[in-house]
Amino acid sequence: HNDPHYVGDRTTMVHLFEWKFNDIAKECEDFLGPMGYGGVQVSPINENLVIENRPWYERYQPLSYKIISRSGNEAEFKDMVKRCNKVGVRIYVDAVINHMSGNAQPAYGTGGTTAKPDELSYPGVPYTSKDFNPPCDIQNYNNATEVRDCELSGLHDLNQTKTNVRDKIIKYFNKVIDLGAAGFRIDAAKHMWPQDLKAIYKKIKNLSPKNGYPKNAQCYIYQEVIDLGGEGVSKFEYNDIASVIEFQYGIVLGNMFRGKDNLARLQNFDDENAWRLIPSKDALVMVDNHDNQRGHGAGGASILTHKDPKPYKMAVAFMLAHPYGHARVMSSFAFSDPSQGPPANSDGSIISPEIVNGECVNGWVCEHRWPQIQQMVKFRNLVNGEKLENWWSNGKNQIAFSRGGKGFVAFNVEGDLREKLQTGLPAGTYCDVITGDVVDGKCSGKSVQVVDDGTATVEILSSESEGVLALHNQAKL
Ligand code: LM2
Repeated sequence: HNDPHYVGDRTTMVHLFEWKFNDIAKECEDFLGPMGYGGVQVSPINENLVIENRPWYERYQPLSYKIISRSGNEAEFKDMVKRCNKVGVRIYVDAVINHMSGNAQPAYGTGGTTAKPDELSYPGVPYTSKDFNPPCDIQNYNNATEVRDCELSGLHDLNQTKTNVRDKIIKYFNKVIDLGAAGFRIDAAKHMWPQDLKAIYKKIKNLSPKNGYPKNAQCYIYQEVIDLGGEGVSKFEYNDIASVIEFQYGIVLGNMFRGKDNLARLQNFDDENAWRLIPSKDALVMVDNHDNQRGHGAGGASILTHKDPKPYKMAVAFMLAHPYGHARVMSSFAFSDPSQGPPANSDGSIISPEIVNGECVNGWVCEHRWPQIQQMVKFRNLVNGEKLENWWSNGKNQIAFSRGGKGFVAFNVEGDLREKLQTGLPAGTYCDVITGDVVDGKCSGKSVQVVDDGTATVEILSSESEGVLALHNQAKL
C-alpha cells in the first residue's frame, strides 16, 4: 500500500482542505492536471456531526459512512473522481475510522442522520454500544493500550477487533474504491492496533483497471501516526502494513528555515537512521497540515505555514527538491481563530474559491497555486529518479545541491549568498523558476550562466523576497 499510483511522471499530491467536490473537479481540469500535480487529498467525505458555527473539526466526528458532507454528496464525489482521473489526477480520501463523534445532544449529521452518542448508538451505520471500547480518556501516551483503546478527545472509540466494525469500515472503503479513488489517509492510526488495521487493509479490493489503474494495484494508504519519539506507540509498528505520515519531517524543516537550526546538517537528510525517519518509500511528507498549521496535533511553534511566506516557500521548495518521501502540499483557507471553518454563507454552505489572475482571493489561500510552489512541483516531476549530487554548504545556513544533471537548487537562510557552485547542469543560460520563468524565450526572473565545467555564480541576497533559487533543464534559454 505504498504506491500512490500517480499517472506518468507525477510525484506530488495537494490537500485541498475543506474544498467542495465540484470545485476540486474544476481545479483538476483547469490547473492541477495541466500543472502536473499527481493527486488530491480531500477532507473526510462521510457524514459528520453538525456543530454550531461549523468549525472545520466537525468533519472528524463521523455519524455515518454515507458520502455526504459540506464538500458534497455521493454523485458529486463520483463526478469529481472521474473528472480528476481523466486529467491524470488521483483522489485520496481522509478516512476517520478510529472513532465516531463526541457527545452532543441533539446529534444531527450533514445528511440528516441522527444519533445518540451518549448511548453509543449510531443507527446511520449502524453501530451500537457493542461496537465500542468502554469509554475512558487517553491520558498516558506511554501506555499503548490506553492510546488505542481509550477515547481521543472524548470521541467514542470503535473497537476494530469486532467483526461488525471491520465489516462496516471495509464496506465503506470498497465503495470509495468502486467510485474510483486511489487511496486513503488513515486518521488517528496511532490510536488503532496495527494488527486490526492490517486485517482491514487485507480485505480492501484492488483498484480497478476500469478506472485507469494498473492490474492488481493495491490502493495507496498513508497512516497518521504522530511519533516524535518517547511514547508508547511507534511509527515503526505501522510502516510494514502501509505508508506512514512522517511528522518529524515538517518539524525539522520548520526549525531549519526559521533559522533555529543549522541548514548544513541537512546534508545527510536521506540517512533515515541518523534522523530516525521512516524509510523513504514508506513516508508521506509535508511542511504543515490542517492540524499543526493551527496549533492542533504536534509540532507547535516549529511548524511553518503560509503565514510566514518567505521561509514557508523555502521549506516547501526543499521538500519538493529533495528526494526523500512522497510529498504533499498543503492548501489552506485563511483563518485567525484556530476553530474557524472555511469561507461559508450564513446557511453554512461553503463558498467556492474565486480565482483572479491565477490567485485565490476570497478567503482561500491556495498555496498550491503560488508560482514558486507550482514551479517546484514541476521541478520534482522533472528530476524524479535523479540522484542528489553536488551538495554544498557554507557550514551554516546556506546550502545547494543538484538532482543528477537535470536540476539545481540553492537556499539562503542567513547573510548574503554569492558563490561559485557546481550545478551539475550542462553549460547554458538558465532561468531561475522561483523568481520568474521563461516567457517568449526570455527569462522574467534571475538568469544564471552555467559554464562548461558545470559551475555558475549563484547569488541570493538576504534582502531578496525569495530565499531559494531553482534551475532545471526545461527552463534553459
Ligand atoms: C486527527 N488525527 O489523529 C485529525 O487530524 C484531527 O484533526 C482530529 O482532531 C483528530 N484526529 C480526531 O479525528 C480534530 C481537532 C479536535 C476535535 C476533533 C473532533 O483537532 O480539536 O475535537 O477533530 O472534532 C473537538 C474539540 C474537543 C472535544 C471533541 C469532542 O476540539 O475539545 O473534546 O471535539 O467533542 C471534548
